[in-house]
Amino acid sequence: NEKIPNWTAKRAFLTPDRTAVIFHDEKITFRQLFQEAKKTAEKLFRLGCGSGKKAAVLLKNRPESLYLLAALQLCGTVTVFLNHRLTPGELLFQLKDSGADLLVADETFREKCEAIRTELSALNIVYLRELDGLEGKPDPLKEEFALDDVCSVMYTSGTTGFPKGVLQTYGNHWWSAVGSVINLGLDPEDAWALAVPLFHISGFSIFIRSLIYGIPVVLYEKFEPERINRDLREGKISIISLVPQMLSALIEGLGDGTYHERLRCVLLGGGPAPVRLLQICKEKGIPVYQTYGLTETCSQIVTLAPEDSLEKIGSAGKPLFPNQLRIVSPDDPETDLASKQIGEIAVKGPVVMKGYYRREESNAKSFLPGGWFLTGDLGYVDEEGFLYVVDRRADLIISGGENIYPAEIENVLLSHPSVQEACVVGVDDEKWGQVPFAFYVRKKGCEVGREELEQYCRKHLASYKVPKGWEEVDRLPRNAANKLMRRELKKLAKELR
Ligand code: S0N
Ligand code: AMP
Ligand code: MG
Ligand code: MG
Ligand code: MG
Repeated sequence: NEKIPNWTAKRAFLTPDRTAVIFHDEKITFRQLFQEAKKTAEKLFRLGCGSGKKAAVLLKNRPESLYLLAALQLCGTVTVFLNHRLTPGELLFQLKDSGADLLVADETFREKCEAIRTELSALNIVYLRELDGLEGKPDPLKEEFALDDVCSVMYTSGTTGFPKGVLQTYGNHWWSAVGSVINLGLDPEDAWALAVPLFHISGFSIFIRSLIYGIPVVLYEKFEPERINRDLREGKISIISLVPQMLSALIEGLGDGTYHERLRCVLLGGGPAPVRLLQICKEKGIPVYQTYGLTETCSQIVTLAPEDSLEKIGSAGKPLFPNQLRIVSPDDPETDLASKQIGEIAVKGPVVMKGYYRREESNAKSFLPGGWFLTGDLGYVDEEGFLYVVDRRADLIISGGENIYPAEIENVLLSHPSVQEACVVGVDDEKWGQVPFAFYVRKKGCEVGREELEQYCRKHLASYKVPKGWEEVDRLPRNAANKLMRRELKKLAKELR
């Protein structure tokens, strides 16, 4: 279990005066970042943080959140990232499953947190602002990271509808940052825009790269297309990570204009990109690099290279230097497929997670001998080894970069007293890429309409998961083996929309 120096401390030692964070008109140096993180770490020690502890976080994209994340690493405490769009019920599941010792939250989420407190009174919940008033406890800071130790946990939903905690190690993050920079290169003048959520690996990985590379994060509290477009036009940003929905919105707001030449990379991932969008960017001279990555691979594992970004439109590229890729037969994962043949994407490398937290069955199913991770996504490689992702993992719906599994929604619908059966499928959507569409069968003698079901879903599910289309049916189509024919319903949903 090899060790490397604490990133925040090392960076503050190497280049203390470089800018670490740009937030509106505020500039924070790496020295300040380290000092703030150290102060915060001492408050966290007072709250019982230390090695072997886990702290869940419910944060906004703000500088204080970055101090906290660096502070947790200085305490040797594992960070459990929570998606703030989730409902208290959804968050409770992840808090219990992860066994978090503490929840640190932005006060914006007070209502959610107080609902959680009622249900889980044993959990210590503190608001970021309350940390200011605490007296610090100067325990020794974690000066080294062991590469095999878990740094962070991020939840990803699955086919059963119950999210799984992805164990991301310090080594995973380190190799992810290294693989990225071998491909994209590093300019001392780089500045990476962080407009995706910090609680996703798309966002957190930008902070880690900033520490390792010594470049600033240009931080956005939320997705503000006008502000981001202005900064892109004025040359404040050299790299930006986006999901396709965000890029579309930016391009729409850009009109006939174009971006500053300082922008050298739009890293586009999180879901399939419409070829039309890629074409438009090519015509406008916007340097889009498609990437394929998962929470389980700590962000990018396959990314287009600078020289291919225009020629290989639609491809996610080749596996980054530390990583490998295979296309295997979905029926027999030990068998490799030839180029141009569509199969399951399997990946290997030091960026692949340690495993799902306490999910032996999923771990056994997801890993092949030799450490190959089965992504569940379908794709093919061309003769030169460029990956084309053709379909997402089983049933997964990706709406604006947020993952939704039909089972999560179906479980909620089935818990409604008037619903006999339910089936949710993804349908294409101009704005979000895909959105959920629900079919349901009423229980005999029960009355229930779509408004009531929609309300019910809103109560139990993050709003991006609430179906955007509804259809009541007499029965769900099943084959002779009584298996639900999702494909039929997918077709029907498409016609109904
Ligand atoms: C697209 C975003 C920005 C939309 O959010 P916005 O505009 O801020 O909405 P709000 O004002 O908060 O809410 C308005 C209403 O819209 C609903 N809503 C919000 N988001 C969605 C959504 N995604 N789908 C459907 N509806 C949505 C709200 O609920 C609200 O509705 P009402 O009024 O009914 O309550 C936002 O969704 C966003 O930030 N998306 C991106 C998330 C993301 O980053 N996903 C990537 C996850 N995957 C990974 O991290 C692995 C890949 C990866 O690492 C990567 C990805 C991209 C680029 C690079 C990398 C890399 O490898 O480095
Ligand atoms: P997440 O669970 O949020 O990490 O999402 C990872 C999933 O996003 C992958 O398993 C894919 O289904 C999808 N995805 C990521 N990148 C791409 C891409 N370039 N093209 C198509 N789908 C992608
Ligand atoms: Mg996932
Ligand atoms: Mg918003
Ligand atoms: Mg996701």
